[in-house]
Amino acid sequence: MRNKSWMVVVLCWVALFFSFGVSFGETDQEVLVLEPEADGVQRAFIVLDSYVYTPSHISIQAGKPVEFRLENQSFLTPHNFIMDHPDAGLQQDVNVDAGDDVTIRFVAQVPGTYTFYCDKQLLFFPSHREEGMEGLLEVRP
Ligand SMILES: [Cu+2]
Repeated sequence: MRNKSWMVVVLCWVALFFSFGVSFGETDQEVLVLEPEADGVQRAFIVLDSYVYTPSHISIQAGKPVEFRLENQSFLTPHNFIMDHPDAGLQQDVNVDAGDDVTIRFVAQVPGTYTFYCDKQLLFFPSHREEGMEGLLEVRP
């Protein structure tokens, strides 16, 4: 009897660990790896919704032009796309109203991993970034 309850405790911990692992796995989006197209431009289509960018993890090559088409698929909520890494040539602050799409163009100069995020906030509610609306831009050498 004593052995059995010990087993139950272990199994519960295993189950708990496993369920956490699975839920983390589901929220981690795959990396979208961009390569230059025939005209040399690296392009991505990014959906902005409450409160996520899809894809939220994008890999690009340094020194080559990038074009992101940002589409806000929210019904009412405005979103934006902010990158604040001027030393790397990554400085964007673009508003995308509900239902709108906006195209941004830039060239990343310095390899590394950079964040982008939405800082919209309604009244006293948490900002969209605090709700998880951020992503990673990986710049390959
Ligand atoms: Cu937002």
